[in-house]
Amino acid sequence: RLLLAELDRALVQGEFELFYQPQVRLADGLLIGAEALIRWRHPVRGIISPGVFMPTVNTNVIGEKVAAWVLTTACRQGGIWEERGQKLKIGVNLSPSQFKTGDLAASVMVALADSGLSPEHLELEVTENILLDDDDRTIETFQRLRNLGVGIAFDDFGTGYASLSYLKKFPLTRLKIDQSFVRALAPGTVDAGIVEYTIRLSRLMQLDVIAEGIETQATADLLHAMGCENGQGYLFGRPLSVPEFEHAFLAAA
Ligand code: G
Ligand code: G
Ligand code: NA
Ligand code: MN
Repeated sequence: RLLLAELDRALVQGEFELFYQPQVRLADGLLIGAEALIRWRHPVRGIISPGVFMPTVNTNVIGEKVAAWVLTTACRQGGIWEERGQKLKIGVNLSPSQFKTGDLAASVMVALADSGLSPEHLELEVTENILLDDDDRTIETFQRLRNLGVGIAFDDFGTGYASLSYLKKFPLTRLKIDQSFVRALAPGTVDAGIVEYTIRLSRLMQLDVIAEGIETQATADLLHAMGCENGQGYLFGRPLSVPEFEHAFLAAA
């Protein structure tokens, strides 16, 4: 209860902040996108990571407001970068509540119009567990988003409860290979088999593929050799505040 009251205050006082983690093309390291990741800049406790407060946020009414704030804020930031000539896809994690209440496609349209961000530069990240609550409404919502030109990435692929049939059912644009398969990647391991399989599946279904949690050059090289186009992870950059991200990745030549 204490945390909930604090979270309400945090939202009102503007203590939430989006950090951005770079996503690159493995062939040449070109920056292709940035995933928005929420942080709580607490006046006393400093930066608090989402694992600490998002479970509470997502199971309370404040969840809808935070989710709306994330969408609006990420689109605005993306719009600013796009105006400066950056061709970045902004990845936004969706919360479960965004499917249960309201009209997600309409909210996205408003956020795009308000920010000037091109639909092609927005990619919504959904986890398998969000898709589990599937109904025709979710599929229809995805279709409307796709019709706008917005991308939909299947986050943490392979770690949830959804079956492969979800790949056929939902109109996705990208698979995100979960970090748990990437961390200890080495030739001949089960992880390597899972990763190769995911890459083949993505080709077959004409989906983009990105591997998360890349921490070493050896892992990046192996993934590239396996045919994985894109990567994300500490090797390329940690999630950074906007000024840090701009300094590290968008500084004028
Ligand atoms: O950034 P970090 O690795 O600490 O994030 C931990 C978890 O919090 C991840 O699973 C991530 O998907 C989730 N998360 C981070 N930012 C957001 C957000 O803006 N919205 C939602 N719904 N989840 C987020
Ligand atoms: O659930 P989701 O995939 O959205 O979570 C992404 C989270 O993973 C981010 O919070 C980010 O901090 C974390 N992360 C991103 N890259 C790496 C990495 O290379 N290594 C580790 N250990 N964590 C990472
Ligand atoms: Na994500
Ligand atoms: Mn993920």
